[in-house]
Amino acid sequence: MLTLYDHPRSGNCYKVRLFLALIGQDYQSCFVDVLARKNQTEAFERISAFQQVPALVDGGLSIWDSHAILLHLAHQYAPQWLAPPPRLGAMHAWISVSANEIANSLQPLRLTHVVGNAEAAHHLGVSESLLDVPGMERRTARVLGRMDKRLAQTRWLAGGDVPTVADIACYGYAALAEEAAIDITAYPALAAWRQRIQQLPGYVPPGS
Ligand SMILES: N[C@@H](CCC(=O)N[C@@H](CS)C(=O)NCC(=O)O)C(=O)O
Repeated sequence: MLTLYDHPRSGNCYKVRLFLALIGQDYQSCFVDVLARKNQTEAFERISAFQQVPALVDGGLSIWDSHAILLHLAHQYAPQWLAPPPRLGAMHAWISVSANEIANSLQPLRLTHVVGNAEAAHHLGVSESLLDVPGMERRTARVLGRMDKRLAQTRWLAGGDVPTVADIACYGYAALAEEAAIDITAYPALAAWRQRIQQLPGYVPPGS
């Protein structure tokens, strides 16, 4: 049985919960209260090197980082979610957008809205006076704009006729855009892509 170290409000954990649901893979969830800093233990560090959720234990393997977990699950259980070689580079590029551009814009911006600036600054490891919310807003508009442009040309981020783990990676926080006070109607192709993902068999919404 797979064990997912999980938090219900985490967009990174949601990516993994959603993918497990889409591929019909059973798992048990282990709640880690990161907001109450219950992750800062040596025992959890042995599972997750940065003491962060999500982390997945699959047999004797511990895998941490939402993107590494998505790739592991696809390779092990659902290879149809991996793009074939001509589009493999695009798939990895969009996973990288999730791990870099989204993780440095929409993810922290949403955190400021959900827990407030002081708590967000603590979690991000900066003093509150250095929390650059306008910068996060600018970077969020840029990455959502790029996604919208891409999705006006292709149904799925890596191209092709079927979604890949790159779509699930980027969807994790795109699904939560309203919690960061983003007006999604400004990004019509991205809004339509969100609806396509919501129609996939097995789909579960954030928080489920
Ligand atoms: N690169 C990681 C980032 C994971 C991450 O930021 N996890 C947050 C919750 S969304 C966390 O565990 N924060 C608690 C902490 O850093 O102490 C991923 O994509 O999974």
